[in-house]
Amino acid sequence: MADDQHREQLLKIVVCGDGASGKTSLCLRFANETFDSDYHQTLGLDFFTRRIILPGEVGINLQVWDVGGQSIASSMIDKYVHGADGVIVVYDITNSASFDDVLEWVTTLKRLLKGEESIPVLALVGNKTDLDAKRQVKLEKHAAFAHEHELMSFYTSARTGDSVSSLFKQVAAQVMKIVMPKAELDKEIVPIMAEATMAQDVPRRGATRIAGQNNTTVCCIM
Ligand SMILES: Nc1nc2c(ncn2[C@@H]2O[C@H](COP(=O)(O)OP(=O)(O)O)[C@@H](O)[C@H]2O)c(=O)[nH]1
Ligand SMILES: [Mg+2]
Repeated sequence: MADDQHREQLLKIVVCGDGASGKTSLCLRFANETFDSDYHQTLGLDFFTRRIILPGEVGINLQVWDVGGQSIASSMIDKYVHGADGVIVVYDITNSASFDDVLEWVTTLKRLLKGEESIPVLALVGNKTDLDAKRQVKLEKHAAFAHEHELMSFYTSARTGDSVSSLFKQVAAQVMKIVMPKAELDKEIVPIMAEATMAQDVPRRGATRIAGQNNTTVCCIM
């Protein structure tokens, strides 16, 4: 028991990127297994936690900070990323402008993180893969950008849940320098569904405890 407690880690993961790219949806999918097709702009910061287990029975409490899209221009962004173990930059594959802004996000992040004691793991996420028919950002562009800026690279759909927990687990594993076996990643592949969730499943913003999910909390800091 004492040994288990000793091994439990708290990691801070910051999710940023343009407004409407799907940051909040990824957090809600990861923390609560829910999806809301309506758009509610995140003002300030939302905050989620979920406990995950990595290979080797390593328990991790992931504290996920969902940064409002407007925050790149905010004086708070340096405080949000301070002490982060991982930073995820999200864009919408159906919106090339959101990919163009990834450069600004990554440049800003690298400048802010220069003074940090340890540089967090950085990840690039192309979200909304369920809308592949409307894709505007080529796979090659994404791959080249991730390679050039030394970012981990992912594709997700918050709507179907595809690769969402795999994203957070792989970022956490990279922070912890734990190798994720392929079998572990394959578990995360979720078949595409027409309707992912019902509206009443979606928690309202604000300090909320989700019934029946003891390992998850959601709160909002304005
Ligand atoms: N089809 C589809 N829609 C998504 C996905 N992720 C988010 N959305 C929708 O995109 C809009 C913006 O999502 P949101 O998470 O609020 O974006 P944020 O501003 O980056 O936090 C909402 O209408 C979501 O329902 C996805 O993976 N697929
Ligand atoms: Mg949001």
